[in-house]
Amino acid sequence: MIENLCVILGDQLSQNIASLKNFRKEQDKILMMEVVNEASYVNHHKKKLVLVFSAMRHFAENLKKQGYPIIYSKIDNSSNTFTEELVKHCKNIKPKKIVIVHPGEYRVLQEIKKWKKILKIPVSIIEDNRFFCNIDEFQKWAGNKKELRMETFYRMMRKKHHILVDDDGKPQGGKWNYDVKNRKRLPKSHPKIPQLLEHRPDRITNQVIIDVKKKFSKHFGDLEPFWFATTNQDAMKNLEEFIENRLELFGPYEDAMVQNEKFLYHSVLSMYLNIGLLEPKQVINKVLQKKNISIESIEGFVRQILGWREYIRGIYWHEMPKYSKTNFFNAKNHLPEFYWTGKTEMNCMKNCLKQTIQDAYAHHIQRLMITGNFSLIAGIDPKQVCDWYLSVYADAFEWVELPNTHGMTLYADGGILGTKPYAASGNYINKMSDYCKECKYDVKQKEGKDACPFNYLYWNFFLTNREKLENNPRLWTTFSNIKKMSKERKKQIKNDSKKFLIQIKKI
Ligand code: FAD
Ligand code: DLZ
Ligand code: SF4
Repeated sequence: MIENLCVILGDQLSQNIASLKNFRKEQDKILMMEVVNEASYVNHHKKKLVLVFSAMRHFAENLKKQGYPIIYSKIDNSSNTFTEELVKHCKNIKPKKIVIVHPGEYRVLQEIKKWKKILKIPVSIIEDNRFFCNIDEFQKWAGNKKELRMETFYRMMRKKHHILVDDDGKPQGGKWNYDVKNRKRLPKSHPKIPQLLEHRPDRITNQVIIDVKKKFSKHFGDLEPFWFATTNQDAMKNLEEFIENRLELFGPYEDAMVQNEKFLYHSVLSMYLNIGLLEPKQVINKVLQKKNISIESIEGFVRQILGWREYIRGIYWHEMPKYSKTNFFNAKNHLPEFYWTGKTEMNCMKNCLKQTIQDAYAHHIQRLMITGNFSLIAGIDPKQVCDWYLSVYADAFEWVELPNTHGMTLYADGGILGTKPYAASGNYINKMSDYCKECKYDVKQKEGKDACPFNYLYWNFFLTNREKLENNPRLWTTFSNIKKMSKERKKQIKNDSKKFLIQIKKI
């Protein structure tokens, strides 16, 4: 008789996962399940499906080699949901108890909470120890605070974990945050950027590619060429390559965007971190060991993982389930079809969408200030935008996608996460990228059919949402400009925006 059935989910692929800590090979068993519902509850990118299934199969094979008894359900022979598949196996092996690490998504937690009643055995949900900050600790930190700001949380984490702080608790280098130094455009004369480490699919990955082609051919994105790491060892090589070749310039060019340069100096590690092939503590330790890197880059990178990533997760569990339902601006427009096809004449959008289709990747500023900014100022329904982001990126899991999209990008939470909406006109995009020079639209023109759509949509957004935003002190300059605007100009902005929004509905 099996004592504990230890269920490991597709984003829990860490050898250190808490559910394996007290595992006894003689009397316990592991269950891993590829199931249709997880693969299709949104239109996941095909590369993301291959990543998750291949990493799961590699992880299982590795556990088997270490002598762990394991049941593995492959997608071509499995049920629709975790519950159906679990019930099937429990009938056979009759475990006394289910053990599972707290899942990453609220949706899955709700499913797991029903297992006790369905299976009539205890279900132990144990804490996910891979994060720096657990859910209860964040709740305590949030307490009755009026504002939950990332910067305050991040400083607390730096001090608590003694990361980049001196013995007296002061930040190394004298400052907590070097963000202002990290906003450079990539100069034209910049030397060649090191190439990202790509991996050739092995036997397991090739089989998964066949399975995904067979079952999910209608899903979003290009399946091949597939180049992601699918094991801890390969993901580790990507981390090492990043630290060696990219980290030094990560900080200064964090916000830059360049046509046909998909990765620049970004780490491209989120997809490995989010499924457990890499662990945040391991990544930060390795980065801190590297000598002779400027504090701007080290701090900039540490802030993303110790600050943003942990804070975003805390906000998700603090605010769910009500978080996903809010719509502060009452935005109702449909997501334009070109988000799925990439067929638009806005060159910035086309570039970001094209690389999303090809590689299931875009870096933060492309997501926030191009595709995200557009959906904000075009008044697109938050639910449709969130579903899109959850589908198209290899690193997309709701706990991290939702606060970034719904909160940071769309301000649909009314300011829980951000202090103001990240709306920007073409001027910002032109400053930070080289997209505009090859665009059909003219970034310098403010109105009329040739004007950059970001220019009038930007003002249209503030005119439409004036009542909700004009008392925000961070938007004082924006609204003082609006006060100076002539009636004719406002009318023109409204007309140009209306025409454009009608036209994109038809494409
Ligand atoms: P780098 O720029 O190299 O940053 C290093 C690491 O820091 C990342 O790997 C990531 O783990 C972490 N990180 C950086 N910024 C954030 C952030 N804002 N929130 C959480 N972690 C962060 N990230 C996801 O992991 N999954 C998502 O589904 C996701 N959806 C997003 C949706 C929108 C609209 C926006 C604006 C951002 C989203 N992000 C998401 C955050 C961020 O864009 C990605 O983490 C980052 O682009 C991943 O690329 P990278 O590994 O090269 O990151
Ligand atoms: C993303 C994903 C996909 C596509 N498929 C599976 C799967 O078949 N089996 C599985 O265990 N996990 C999968 N995942 C990851 C889960 O959706 C993930 O565990 C939840 O998002 C909970 O965080
Ligand atoms: Fe994008 Fe406007 Fe520049 Fe074209 S002109 S690339 S639409 S910002």
